[in-house]
Amino acid sequence: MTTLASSTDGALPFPPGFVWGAATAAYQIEGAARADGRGPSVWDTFSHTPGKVRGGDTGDIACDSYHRYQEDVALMASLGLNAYRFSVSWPRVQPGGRGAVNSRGLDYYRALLDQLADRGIAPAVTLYHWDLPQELQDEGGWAARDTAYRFAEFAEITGAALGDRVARWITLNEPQVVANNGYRTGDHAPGLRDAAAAAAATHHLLLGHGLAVQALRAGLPAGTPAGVTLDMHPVRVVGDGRADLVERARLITDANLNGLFLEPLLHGRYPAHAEAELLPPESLIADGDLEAVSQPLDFLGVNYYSPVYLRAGDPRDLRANEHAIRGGVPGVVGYSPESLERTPMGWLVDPDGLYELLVRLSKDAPGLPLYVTENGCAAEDYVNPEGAVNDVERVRYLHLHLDAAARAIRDGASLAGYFVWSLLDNFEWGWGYQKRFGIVFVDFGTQRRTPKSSARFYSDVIRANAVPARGDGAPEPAATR
Ligand code: GCO
Repeated sequence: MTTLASSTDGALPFPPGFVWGAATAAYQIEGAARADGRGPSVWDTFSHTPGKVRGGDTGDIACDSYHRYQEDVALMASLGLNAYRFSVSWPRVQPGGRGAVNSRGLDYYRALLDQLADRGIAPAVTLYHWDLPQELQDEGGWAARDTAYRFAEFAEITGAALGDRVARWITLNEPQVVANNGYRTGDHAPGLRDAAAAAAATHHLLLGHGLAVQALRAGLPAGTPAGVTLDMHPVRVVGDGRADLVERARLITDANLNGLFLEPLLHGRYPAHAEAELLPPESLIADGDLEAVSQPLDFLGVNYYSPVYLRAGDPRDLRANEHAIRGGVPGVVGYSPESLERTPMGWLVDPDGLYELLVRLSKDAPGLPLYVTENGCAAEDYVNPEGAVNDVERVRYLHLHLDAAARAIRDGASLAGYFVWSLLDNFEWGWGYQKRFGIVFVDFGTQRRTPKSSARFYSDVIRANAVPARGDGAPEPAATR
């Protein structure tokens, strides 16, 4: 693995005031699952269900950040972060998902905000990062319209309690993953395999976002930024087989993966090309819903990890590096180009995809500030005999993607900030603790934190507000060639 040259000459600058952060999520780092009145979430139920999470791992302890937040904030300050994205655990604030508020739960977040304020680190709060109170799931969860109203109530409560100390509010994290993995494929909580429930969840998540934005704006100081975070995947076509067919598949896949949530949010409509099974039935869409969903955003959060490639092929007879695609089009398959690096999770390393996404979104939504609210990679990290974690693969991944982000800004993208996923190694959902995404290594047996080489690299970029020249002779991103 070649490491990239790092030099000041040829460094690409970021604009003054650029937001530099790290991201986490409540269930993935807090632990203290039953402390101080916290109620169960669907992820408590799911992770405690045998066979659902690798090795039977749960979020019961995780990084114990509920008790170690002062140490974690000090770590952020030592790295020079000026922002921190974390999520509020809904069942810590409302144990049953409705009604009575658990003040001790709010006290934890107030204390965390105190620490961040003392260090001059701007909080970006995600209201929903997948930990739905179990009692609401018992009544249908996101497949039930009422959950959207319960979410708005939670937003109102949390906004009122924390509002004037939060720099930016994110209503939902990756609703596409919630609907698809939680309700359609079942590999995430609540573990359903019900296409109709998934389509209903799609609409009710979006409705919940809209109602929550209304609740936040009703109670927060005017102008407090509110937005949403979507996982997005540029869809690329390769090869020269059946170009018309593959292009049609590209439109459908782009609608399924990106447009299904982006179009309602930006334009108040569901995408025409999306696979019918993914779309909510008209009967679920009440008058006024899409107006609530599409009220103006103050920013859009983008989680980027890798793109999707398509080519002509036979889904019934997949060849090496081929896989089926959601909403499959006959004669088209998903494809992972052999030429691209992969992370240990098999995710493609393709920084041009980030460049392309940011430039495209800035054209689709002119003037809408964008934040990369997650970008990072799993790596096979370990503490070496000298006590260091030299995660050269992650340094390379971050270098390539920060380079792509800087080039996108240079070419007109409205990127206002970047949050690396993640501050800490943490509970990686179905993978448990096996997959490490942190720039800080966590020994889960002792809870010892060890900043990795990537933490130092990221800290250097923040302090310079510039990314070193790649120095690997790689060509410019595709869109500017
Ligand atoms: C996501 C979630 C994070 C994940 C991260 C790595 O994007 O899936 O927001 O919670 O841990 O992306 O998979």
